[in-house]
Amino acid sequence: MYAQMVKTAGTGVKKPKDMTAEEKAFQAKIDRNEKIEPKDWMPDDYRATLIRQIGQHAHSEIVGQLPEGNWLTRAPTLERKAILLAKVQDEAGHGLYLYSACETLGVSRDELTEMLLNGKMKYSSIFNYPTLNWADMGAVGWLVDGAAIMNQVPLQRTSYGPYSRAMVRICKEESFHQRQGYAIMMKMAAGTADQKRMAQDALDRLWFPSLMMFGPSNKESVHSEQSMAWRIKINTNDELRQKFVDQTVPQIEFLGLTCPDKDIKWNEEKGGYDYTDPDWSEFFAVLKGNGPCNKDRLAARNAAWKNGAWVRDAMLAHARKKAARKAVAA
Ligand code: FAQ
Repeated sequence: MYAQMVKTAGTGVKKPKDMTAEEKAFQAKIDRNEKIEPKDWMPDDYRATLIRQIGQHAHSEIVGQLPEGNWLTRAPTLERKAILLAKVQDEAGHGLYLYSACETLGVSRDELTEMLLNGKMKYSSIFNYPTLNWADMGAVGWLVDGAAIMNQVPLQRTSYGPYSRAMVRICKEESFHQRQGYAIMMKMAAGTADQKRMAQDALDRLWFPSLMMFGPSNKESVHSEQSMAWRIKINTNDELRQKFVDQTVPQIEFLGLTCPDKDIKWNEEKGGYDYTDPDWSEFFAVLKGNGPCNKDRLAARNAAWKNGAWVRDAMLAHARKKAARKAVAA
């Protein structure tokens, strides 16, 4: 599962002297901060990198519904249930905008779905971890959506027009998700001793997996250099991880909880926290399909696809009938 269908890494960034005239003009457009639109000429690897990244991003939104969907029937109040339901539905919407953005690059949603279901395409590592108690709904919103926003706000300025425009709406909705998560954490952390213990437990389990969401360290990141030259990515993985840590540690303190990283320490000189990296061997094991929930997540998506076949068939039959009626009328 680690190696994927689109291989764009390892060739290094082309120097201007090695570029064709078309490639030079394309790079100049990126450097002027102009958007690339679907019908514009683009290098094959630019297209392939976008399909890989946007496709993975879309799959993450879809698979990402599962850990929270698990708690919809067990939300403690009607209000919490309504909020969680709205959030999970938003994630489905994000998946759909992103599949649409990806389709503008010449790949169909069916092809993308097939590659998710047969394990050829990835989705974010974080969704291979279980959600074990209600406080996890707080920690997912606060940390997972918080990390997602940190990564996605700069992506509003990504070079590919349809991706950047999808990000604008997605970021607005992710802000609501992050706040509802933090609101749950505030309630739990200020509640009974048991509730506070649940909040700490959720933070302890999700802290390092949340740091993994930003991808491997810069020296292990195979795509960053080229993706940044093309402004597909605006920041390195480590830059965003650092910003996330700097934003989140004061929030942990405000909650009265303890950061699971015992060595976390403010570094005056760098103006940020020194923190412990996640266990990268665990990260790569999750990417290879060996995380705690990889098999369950793929099984759930495959079952949904199989059980939804009759809906797709019915919609296609309806569309065929409608087209036939229209043809007769014409
Ligand atoms: N999980 O060279 P790099 C959300 C892979 S937000 C799995 O650094 P790149 C909201 C990477 O694909 C989550 N795989 O790669 C939500 C590559 O493998 P490949 C989704 C990962 O692309 C909240 C290899 O490692 N957000 O879902 C991960 O330059 C709550 C080498 O890595 C996005 O997708 C990972 N964490 O940088 C929904 C944001 N990290 O493809 C529901 C857009 C790396 O060669 C509930 N994506 N890999 O086989 C990005 O910004 C980038 O793709 C990165 C990775 C930063 C994730």
